[in-house]
Amino acid sequence: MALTGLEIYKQLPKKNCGECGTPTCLAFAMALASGKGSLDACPYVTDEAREALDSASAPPIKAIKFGNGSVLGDETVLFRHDKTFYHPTTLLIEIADTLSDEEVQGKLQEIEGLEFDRVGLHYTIDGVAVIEASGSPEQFAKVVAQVAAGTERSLLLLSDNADALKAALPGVAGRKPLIGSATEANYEAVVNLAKEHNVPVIIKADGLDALAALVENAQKLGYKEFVLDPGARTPSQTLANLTHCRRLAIKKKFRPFGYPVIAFTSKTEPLAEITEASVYVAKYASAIVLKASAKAHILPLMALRQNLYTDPQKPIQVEPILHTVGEVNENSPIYITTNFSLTYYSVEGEVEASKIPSYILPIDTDGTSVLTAYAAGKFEPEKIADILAKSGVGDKVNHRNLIIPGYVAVISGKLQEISGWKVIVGPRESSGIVSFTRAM
Ligand code: B12
Repeated sequence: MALTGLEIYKQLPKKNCGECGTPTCLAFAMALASGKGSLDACPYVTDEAREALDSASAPPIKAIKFGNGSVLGDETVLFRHDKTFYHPTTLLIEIADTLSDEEVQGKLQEIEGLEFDRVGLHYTIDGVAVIEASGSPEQFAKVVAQVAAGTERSLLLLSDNADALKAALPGVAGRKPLIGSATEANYEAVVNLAKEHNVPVIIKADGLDALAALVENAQKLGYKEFVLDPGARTPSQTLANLTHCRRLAIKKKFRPFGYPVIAFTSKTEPLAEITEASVYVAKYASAIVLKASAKAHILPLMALRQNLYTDPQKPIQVEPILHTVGEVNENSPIYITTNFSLTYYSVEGEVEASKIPSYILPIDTDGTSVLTAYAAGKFEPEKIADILAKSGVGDKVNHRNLIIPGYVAVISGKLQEISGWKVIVGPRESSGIVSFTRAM
């Protein structure tokens, strides 16, 4: 919870010197409360006040950055509809250091191939987790180096043996990997190693009480770049831990849990594993380490993640301009739809499949579906006629035929009357477009 101006004011020196650029300490406190100033502007604030204000105004879950643009945490709500979720769960695929060189290479190739386009966005797997299972620091360092050479993606170096981490980290520290795990037995060595190389570190304990105590001890080493692992490896206990951590961090501002949490899947059968990972994407893992790496298994998980991490108030949209599919000509048909990405790309895919070069004109409906837009008065004949005229498509074709979605057949008469174009009512579902064009 953010501090009020008065709470901040209590911590200020109350000299009203104006050296911060604001005439009074109260005005300065109000500016800080509204996020419009920095405490650094006050030359007289005491260290104790700074400490109190810093920790009270810290976000409920710290943002932890690592690797190639991966950001964990920095979430502010329990439920997406309360505001939005900000940083999509980082997905990492594991590679054990017991694999042969060829197996590591094969796995890397598979991981590099995990690229998808969905509703106009391109997305890939975020990172690779190298797991030390060999018991040999040298072997771990060798496989870490091989993986680092074979991928640009973010890296997680995972071993409970501080010596293995010490052997592997220096060679890849420039990639800013996440390392782990600091446990009760090794946390001083592992946290100090992370601190020395300025990389974030996983703090792992068995259960929430032990985790809170270990985080507090680890913080005393003067480092706070932490990711939490509450230790459970069964879906139900992991879900319970993830939910408790998020609730305690956000609702109670319990500082030891003010860090992102990582989850590890326990299932080995790919579909069961993806189902398990889906639960953790929904609640509340900031990162997940997975075994599955086949496209067919990863795609549904990524689609779920994309849906959950889309701001509900800003649906993914396409530019509401005249789009072309294929080499259009003066006979090309014109499809009218909305600028909601899900709607637009459903239509575009089918228009492409019809193999007839076509125009598609998405109307700006604030990114809503056909019927949602119609019900909200955002897909009205007057508006469509106006956008159609302004699009200039009339100059590009030698016909005056428009195809509209079957769900809004009801607007066809009025649209025809206002626009002067012949309005053809298309099928309700985009899947009907190919057979519809064949029958035209
Ligand atoms: Co709503 N909503 N909604 N809604 N919503 C529904 C659309 C529905 C049908 C629910 C119902 O009552 N049964 C009603 C509309 C009733 C009607 O007019 N017949 C409805 C209503 C009433 C509303 C509200 C007005 C409710 C209210 O506040 N009173 C508000 C309006 C919000 C506003 O902007 N003011 C509302 C709000 C919402 C939210 C929660 C915001 C979301 C909106 C998400 C979004 O659009 N970005 C919402 C949803 C999700 C839905 C829901 C469940 C799904 C819509 C959807 O995403 N469909 C529907 C119910 C349902 O349809 N099951 C209700 C998927 C997309 C891809 O479908 O755009 O229709 P689509 O596209 C398909 C076809 O139309 C076709 O291809 C696509 C795939 O087949 N197609 C074609 C598309 N373009 C073209 C073009 C051509 C040429 C052709 C041939 C085909």
